[in-house]
This record gives sequence, C-alpha cells and structure tokens, in this order.
Amino acid sequence: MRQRYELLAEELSAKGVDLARVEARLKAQEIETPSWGYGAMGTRFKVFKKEGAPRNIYEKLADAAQVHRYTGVAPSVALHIPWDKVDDWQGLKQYAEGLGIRLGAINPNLFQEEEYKFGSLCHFDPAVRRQALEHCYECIDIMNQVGSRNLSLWLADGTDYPGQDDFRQRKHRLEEGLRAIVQRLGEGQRLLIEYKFFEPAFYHTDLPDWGLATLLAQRLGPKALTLVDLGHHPQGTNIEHIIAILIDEGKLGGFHFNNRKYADDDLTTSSINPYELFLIFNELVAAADEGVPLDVAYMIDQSHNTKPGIEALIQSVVNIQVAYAKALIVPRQALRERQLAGDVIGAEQCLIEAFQTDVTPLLVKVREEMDRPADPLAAFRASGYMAKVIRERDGA
Ligand code: RM4
Ligand code: MN
Ligand code: MN
Repeated sequence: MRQRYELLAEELSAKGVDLARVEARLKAQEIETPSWGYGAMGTRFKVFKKEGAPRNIYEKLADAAQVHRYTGVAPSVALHIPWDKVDDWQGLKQYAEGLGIRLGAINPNLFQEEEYKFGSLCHFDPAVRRQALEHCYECIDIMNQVGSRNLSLWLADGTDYPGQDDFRQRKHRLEEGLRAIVQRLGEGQRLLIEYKFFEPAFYHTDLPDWGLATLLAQRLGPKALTLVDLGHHPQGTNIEHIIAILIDEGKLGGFHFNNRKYADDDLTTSSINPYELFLIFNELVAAADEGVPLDVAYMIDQSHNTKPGIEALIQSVVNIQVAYAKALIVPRQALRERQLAGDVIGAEQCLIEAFQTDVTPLLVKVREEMDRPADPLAAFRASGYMAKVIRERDGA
C-alpha cells in the first residue's frame, strides 16, 4: 500500500496537486448519518424484520457511533421529531457525547397527524397551520437543548387534484410559516428548506424545486438556506449545476445524500450513479479552492429495505469520502486552461482521469493517520458488534 501511495503521490504532484492539502481536507470532512437509517425501515408494502435492529434512539446512537468509530468522518446524527423524541434531552446529548458523537440536524415531522390531511404550513385552516408552527417551535427548543445548528424541514404539503386549493394562497401561507420559524431561530441556527417535486401529494407539491425553495430562502434572509436531497428531482436533472448556482447565490445549506434509480429510493449514496456524486463534489471543491465561503451540512438521508443499517451507512460514508477525494485531485489549473482554450476533450479528461483514479492508497494513509482501520467496512464486519447486538436486542 505504501508503494501504491508513493506512485499515486508522484503522479498527482506532477499534475500540480498539493497532496498534503488534499489529505488535510479529507481529515476535516464531516458527514452526518440519519437516526432513521439504522432502524428497520421498509417500503409501503412491507417492513421486513432486521436482525439486531435498534429499538430506540439510544440504540440508534450506539450504532451511529460504530460508523464514526470505523470511518472517523461521521461524528453527528440527525434526528426526526417525534420519532426520536425523549423526555430528557440533556441526558441524550450526554449519552451521545459519551459515545464520541453528537446530535445534529433536527427534522420536524409535519406529515403524521390526522390534522395534516390537507397540508401543514400551507393548510387552509389557521389552527392547523398553528399546530405545524408549534411543532417547529418545539423542534427549535430541542435544538437549543442539544446544541444543534440546523432545522431541516421537508414538507409533505400539496394537493391531489386540480382546484383542490388555491396555489397562491398556499404560497402565502407557506412564506408566512417559514418566516415565523426563521424568527424563532437563535444565533448561528439555520433553517434548511428541503424541496421535492412529488410525493405524497399527487397533483402538486407546495415546495417542488430548488427554485422556489431558494426564492423563499432569499426572502427570509441569511438564516434560511436550501437543502438538496439527491433523490428529489425529475429524472435527468443536472444536480451539479443546481449546486453551482446555489453556491454562487450563497444559498446552499445542506445535502441529503442518497441515490435513486426511479423515484425517491433512498438507496446507498453512489450505488447507482457515482459519477454524479463526483461531479457534485467537483463543484464544491472548485468553489472552495476559489475561496468561496461554504457552510454546508453534509447529511445522509437513506432508508434500508434489505441492507443492514450500520454496514449500509459505512458504505455510504466511504463512498462520499471517495467522491470527495477524487474531486480534490482534479487538476484545477489545467482544467481552467483547457476550458479557456475551448478544448472540450481536454477539459473533460481532467475530470475523467481524476474520477478514474484509484484513491484507495490516499484514503488508507489518511485513515491510518486518524487511527482508523484501512478498510472500515471489513473492520466493522470482523468486530463482532452485530452478533453482540443481535444477542442483546433480539434476545436470541
Ligand atoms: C422525505 C424527505 C425527508 C425525509 C422524509 C421522511 O422524502 O427526504 O428528508 O426525512 O422523507
Ligand atoms: Mn431528504
Ligand atoms: Mn426523500
């Protein structure tokens, strides 16, 4: 491996890549995993039993701590409220810290109650809008108690049939609700607005795309930002282009990483289209290299129907790390020169060659220096953790 690293280092420095800087940036990477990615999730047809599945938020955090333990770059966990609600938030915060991780984004559920049949913040009834707002306030209180920065909001609001409600009125209600939420946020806290063009409503979604999310975020000021879930676009959408625009407008607040084949599949990040993830990271690195300020929450939003949660999340974290590493070794200077020369092939090759580079030796070196195993997935699988929790949790 040492030898492979030396070879790669030689090759990259010839291309003008500053490897020490690349390694430092890889060590500083932070990816947030979702509490809901550990438990037994499923499809609307069936939720299959999962061996050793965590039974509560404490066990989910214990599992998340494993992902961080083996990768070194997954130090925080996002929560959904009320799914992960506890009585003692201080206790939960300390429990997480004891495991070497921390609590991250808070996601309000505005889709579970009977009252939300016709929407939450966009509902025609002010009492329902009030209820939705109160739930968001409750989530901000939780953020204050656990020291969380991000309120990550996805709305299930929409209508099923033409004429069901008034589009413009719903937009006004939405803006009013989001404004009230932003006003409640404390110093350093942010509202991340997550869009999705379909589901669960069939005719229209109130926050369908990055355009409307960003328009609202712009009106609401610096605390409101757009969140991009990779599975929330029409097929064929150029997500890396959206990322570039959001960066340029100072409105990229965060990601929900996952991958999809057809719909909002929430599959393992990079499992279907690794080149897309690389191109997204390429935009992020290009901007960072130019000194553009970025304050982005890198979060995973996945649901594992057939895979065990911890392993799926280790896989995802590593895939994200690989995409980042490949974007970091893109020869920026050469790329710019090829672009300005109108050399389409040459410019594209700068990206393709970086994407096709095996960055394993680089990641192994970084992991060693961070006191982490060279192969996180293999090390976790050999650790005996799953057998232990299956015994404890399933009583087998
Ligand atoms: C949505 C969206 C949210 C997720 C909910 C449960 O599709 O992706 O981020 O938390 O599902
Ligand atoms: Mn999401
Ligand atoms: Mn989703």
